[in-house]
Amino acid sequence: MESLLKIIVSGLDNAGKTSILTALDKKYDFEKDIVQLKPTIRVEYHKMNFLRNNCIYWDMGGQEAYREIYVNFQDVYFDSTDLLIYVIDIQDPERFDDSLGYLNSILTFFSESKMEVPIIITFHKFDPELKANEEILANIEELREKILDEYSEFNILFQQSSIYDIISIVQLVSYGLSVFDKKFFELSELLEYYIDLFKNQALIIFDHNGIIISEYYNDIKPDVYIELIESIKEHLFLLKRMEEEKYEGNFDFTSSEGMLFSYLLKFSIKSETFFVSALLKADQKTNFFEKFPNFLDDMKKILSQLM
Ligand SMILES: Nc1nc2c(ncn2[C@@H]2O[C@H](COP(=O)(O)OP(=O)(O)OP(=O)(O)O)[C@@H](O)[C@H]2O)c(=O)[nH]1
Ligand SMILES: [Mg+2]
Repeated sequence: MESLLKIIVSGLDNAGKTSILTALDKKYDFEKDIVQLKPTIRVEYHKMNFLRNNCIYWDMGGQEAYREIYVNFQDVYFDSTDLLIYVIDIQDPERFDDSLGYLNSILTFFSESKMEVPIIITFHKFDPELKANEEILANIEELREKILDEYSEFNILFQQSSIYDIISIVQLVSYGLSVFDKKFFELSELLEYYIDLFKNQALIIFDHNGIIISEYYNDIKPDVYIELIESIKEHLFLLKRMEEEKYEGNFDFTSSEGMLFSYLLKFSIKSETFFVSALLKADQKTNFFEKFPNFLDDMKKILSQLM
C-alpha cells in the first residue's frame, strides 16, 4: 500500500534544518550542486520517494516572525503530522531555552489535539571535532534529560548529527523511516553488522531507479562520499543498460585508503530489481565473497517485507 507521509522539520532559525535536507537531496539527486543557503522563508517542501513511501518534508523556516505564524495557525501547519524532526543547534547554548520554548509550543499543540506524533530530536552541528568535547556532551545530556522529564508521554528518539558526518545524516533518515516501518531500521542494522564482518568500506542498497534504500560506511569523508556514489551510479546505470548481472572492477579511490575494489550486483525480489554495492580492499576479497551469499539472503528477507 502506498502512503503519503508528512514530516515536519522544525527548530530555531540557523539550526541547520535546510542544510540537513539539502545534504539528503544531494545524496539522492546528484545533479544538484551545493548551494549557498539563505534563511528559509516560511515553509519549503522537499519531496522524497522511498519504496512505497512518499515523504513530504516540511522545512519550517525558523525565524521568529515565522515561528509566530506557525504558533498562531498551528492547525494549518501541524495538522496530520506523521513525524516531527526537531533540530537543536548544539553549538548555540545561549539559545537552548528559546529552542525548548518553541519545542514546547509544538508539543503542547500535539497534546491538546490528541495527536500521537513520533518525534526525533537531533542535536545538530555535532561536528566530528566535537565528539570528545566534554562541555558539548554535558549539554546534550542535560537537554535530553530535561526533555524526557517533561514529555514522558511522547515517543522521542534522540540523535546527534552534523553535515560533516554523512553517516549521521543517513541515520537520521533511517531512524525517521523506522518510525513508520521498523524494517528500515533492521536493514540498517544488518548493513552495520555485515560491514563489521567484511571489514570493508561501504555497503549500499539501491532500488531500480538508483535511489539509495540503505547504506553503511566505514569512516568516509563527505567529498569522497559524493565521488564514490557518483561512480557507483555510473556503473549501476551501465549495468542496467547492458543487462549484465554484475560489475567488478578497481575503483580508483584517491584517499588514504588507496585503491579499492568495487563490486556491484543486480538482484530481484518479486520481479522488482535492486542493486547492492560493496567497496573493499583487495586483501578483503576472499573473506567477502565467502560471506556474501549469507548477506544477500538476509537482506532479501528484510527487503521483501518492505515491498
Ligand atoms: N558547523 C556546522 N554548521 C552547520 C551544520 N549544519 C548547518 N550549518 C550551518 O548553519 C547555518 C544555518 O543553516 P540552515 O540550514 O540555513 O539553517 P535553518 O535551520 O534552515 O535556518 P532557517 O531557514 O532560518 O530556519 C549555515 O551557515 C550552515 O552552513 C553542521 O552540521 N555543522
Ligand atoms: Mg532553512
